[in-house]
Amino acid sequence: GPILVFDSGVGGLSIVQALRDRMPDLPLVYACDNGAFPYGLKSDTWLKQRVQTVIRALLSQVQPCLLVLACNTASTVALNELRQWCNIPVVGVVPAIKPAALMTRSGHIALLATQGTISRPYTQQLIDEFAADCTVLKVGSNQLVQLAEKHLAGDEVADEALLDILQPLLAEPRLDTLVLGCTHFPLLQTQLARVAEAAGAPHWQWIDSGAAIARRVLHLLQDAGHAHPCCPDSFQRNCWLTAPLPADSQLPTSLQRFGFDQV
Ligand code: DGN
Repeated sequence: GPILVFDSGVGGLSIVQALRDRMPDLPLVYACDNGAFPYGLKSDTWLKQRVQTVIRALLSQVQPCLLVLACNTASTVALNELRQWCNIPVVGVVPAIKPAALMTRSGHIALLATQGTISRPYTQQLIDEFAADCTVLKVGSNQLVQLAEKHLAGDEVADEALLDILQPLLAEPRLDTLVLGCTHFPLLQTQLARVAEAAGAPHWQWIDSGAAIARRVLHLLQDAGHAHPCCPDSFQRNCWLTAPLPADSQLPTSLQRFGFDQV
């Protein structure tokens, strides 16, 4: 079966892009939980249940060989349980705290993620384990998720809106490394970096989890091998599912071009 990449919305497409960069021919199915989007403000208990329900349905529909949970908000709450019952390998996407701690020179890092990811014990464990020597400024923004969705739908995102979101980071002059801890955010990285640069922070290093996830998936596939993609053409209410992505597809600029079907 194909690789199943899942997120609440279009954010996981940043992970799809990283996978494609490394493995252009990989059979992929992208699914997002349009019905419950956004995940960022949902309670832990609710999210665990929801992810379980949706992933169970997707597994029987898509029959993937591997699942990428391309959502930090869901991974930081549901990953451990998911791995207990799921009978295929699960690659979770969590904030890239470890590489950031290795790259920073000033020792001042920022984590930009959803409110949910920011407040999770899982995220604090990552910080304690890998960035104990660093000062980590945690900034939660659910608005940035909405703006990334808007961007991918083809709408313009105002620089001022991004500047507002970056304001608490710009207020910390020692900051040199920024972790994009939500899969939606790399979709706006070019514009974010331009806004940050204009506001006096041209030196920030921007880090996301995409490349590391692609490495991990490649590693897992090298052992397993994988067969032909299936071609699901419908899915349960509340979910969007793409047809298997053609090998040459680039990150889309609009959902229409991407060929989503709502059922
Ligand atoms: N893309 C999700 C993440 O990486 O956390 C969050 C999207 C959302 O539902 N808020």
